[in-house]
Amino acid sequence: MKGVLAWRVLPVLAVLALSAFALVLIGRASSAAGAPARLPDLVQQTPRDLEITRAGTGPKAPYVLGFRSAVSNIGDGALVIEGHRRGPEIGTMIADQVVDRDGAPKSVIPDVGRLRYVVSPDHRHWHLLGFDRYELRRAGRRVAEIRDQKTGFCLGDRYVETGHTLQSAAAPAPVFTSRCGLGEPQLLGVSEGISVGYGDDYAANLEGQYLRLTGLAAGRYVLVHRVNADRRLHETDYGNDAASLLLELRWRNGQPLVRILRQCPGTDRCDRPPAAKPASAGPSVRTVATGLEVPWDIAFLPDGSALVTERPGRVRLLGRDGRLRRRPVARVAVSTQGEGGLLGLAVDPEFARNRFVYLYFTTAGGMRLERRRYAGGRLSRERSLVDGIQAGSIHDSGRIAFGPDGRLYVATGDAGHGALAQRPDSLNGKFLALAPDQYRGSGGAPEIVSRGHRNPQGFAWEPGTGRLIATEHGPTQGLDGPGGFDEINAIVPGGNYGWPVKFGLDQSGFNAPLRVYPEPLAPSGATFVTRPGSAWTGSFVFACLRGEELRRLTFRDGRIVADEALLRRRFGRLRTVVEGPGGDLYLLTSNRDGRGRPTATDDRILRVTPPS
Ligand SMILES: [Ca+2]
Repeated sequence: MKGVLAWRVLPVLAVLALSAFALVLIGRASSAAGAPARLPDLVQQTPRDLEITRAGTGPKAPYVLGFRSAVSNIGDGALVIEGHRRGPEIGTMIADQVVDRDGAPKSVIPDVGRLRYVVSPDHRHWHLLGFDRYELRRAGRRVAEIRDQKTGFCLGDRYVETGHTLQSAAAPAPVFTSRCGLGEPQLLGVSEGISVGYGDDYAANLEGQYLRLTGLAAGRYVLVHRVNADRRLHETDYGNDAASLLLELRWRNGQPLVRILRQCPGTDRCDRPPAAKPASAGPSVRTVATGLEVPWDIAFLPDGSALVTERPGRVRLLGRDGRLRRRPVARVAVSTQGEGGLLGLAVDPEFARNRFVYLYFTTAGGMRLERRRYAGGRLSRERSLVDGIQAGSIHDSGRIAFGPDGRLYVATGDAGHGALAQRPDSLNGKFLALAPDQYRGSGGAPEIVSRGHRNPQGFAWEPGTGRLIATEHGPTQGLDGPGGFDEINAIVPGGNYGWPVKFGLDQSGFNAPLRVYPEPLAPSGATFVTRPGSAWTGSFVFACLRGEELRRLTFRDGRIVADEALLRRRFGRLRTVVEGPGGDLYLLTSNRDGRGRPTATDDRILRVTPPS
């Protein structure tokens, strides 16, 4: 949401382009079966990105209020619409809804609406008419003052839904990346829809995506968006099909000014006084320590204190009293160009006996995995364990952690040379594992667990299943790809995760990601929440640098069924999240890494208590 209290006047009507999408046809189904139907659940997002513009040029051009409209599918099955008509002389297609049924052929709900070929300056494809409707009514009244001019939507999977828990255990995969018969008015049939876990949005002022303000009196109004207003589309829940904003409209020197007073997801009655606030279901966050410099990893010792790496080459001690000691327990000679420096840290599972700690860092000669010994308040060097991992100014990856199998896992990046990730004779772009007699002994060549990785920076094992789940940075625009396409992967021995041959949504021929984020989040450190009794127990959480948020994924039957963004833009860039001995999560900020906007107290260690 752009500045809730900001008054905005924009003089020019922007012409906006639609993103591209491809057509997927689904075989027509015939039988209606008794098996349970997997229905979609459409949820109307609250109107956002308000813009006041003028529809046209000249002094008489009316003012209009543009807004982004978005609808997600959080249901049990995809929304699938199939249109058909007998001949090109018939102007509209009849829209049927195709429904998946467990263990039975798909079934068709006939005539849930109409499709029409829409031609406008920014649109030329088949719209599901009236899919989403907009109105502006005066606060306290029931009748709309102004209604939209929009024909409908070309349904598609345009964004990943993140704000709601999905009902489906099915793997969310974007199927409807179609163009809805773009440039094909002669079609006799077309298929479009919205997959589970995805949403469809139209930008402000795109084809009919606005309401006329000129002629309206000053005062309070409710802007209402409704999906499936006539309820002809079958879904599991109609109660979340409307959302609204309470607005105040003023006129100054003939120009309209609009201010958002309230946002109301889930209701069209934003003019009603808000109900008493329910007890907060969010996490509580406390600052544990301030004034760090690019902290990268944190690991707890058996006595409840913790060691923290700072990328320029220091290891700090966070005492069990929660106080960060000023004097480092070690200074590490690192090469700190670009993304390199002192990175991962892991504490030996038998630390109480051997006091071993492992560090991973960049040197002029390459990446080094080093064993150290923590005694007398000092972390002294023992030996280097692995040779031959190339370092770069980018993509040094760098997380290390002990697996449930007792091995020490190391995630390595491609060091800026994508081809290394596929080469079996290179240790770059890999997940590596060292056996106990290697990391407690004299090291040696690690086993290559998987390859085809670009820059994986976080991983953890799922309690119960032992699955290794990892985050990975997708390409950078202008460097090695289009930008975005960060991944969540389930790492299996012998797996090949595609980089640099394939990335993004289609990774056929390789181990496909569990999830791809088209917009760049820059995911880094991750953990599972293992402490029982919290609302997050069992979730996979990971820190996002560019996304400036903590993400929480819920798995069911091995698949991601919910994806929640937390703490968004509250603390800036987040490097990692680690579960502490008491079950709280410890987060490290990374606002002094040259890419953030540090505050006076950055960088920080935050302690997050998951909601109960
Ligand atoms: Ca719904």
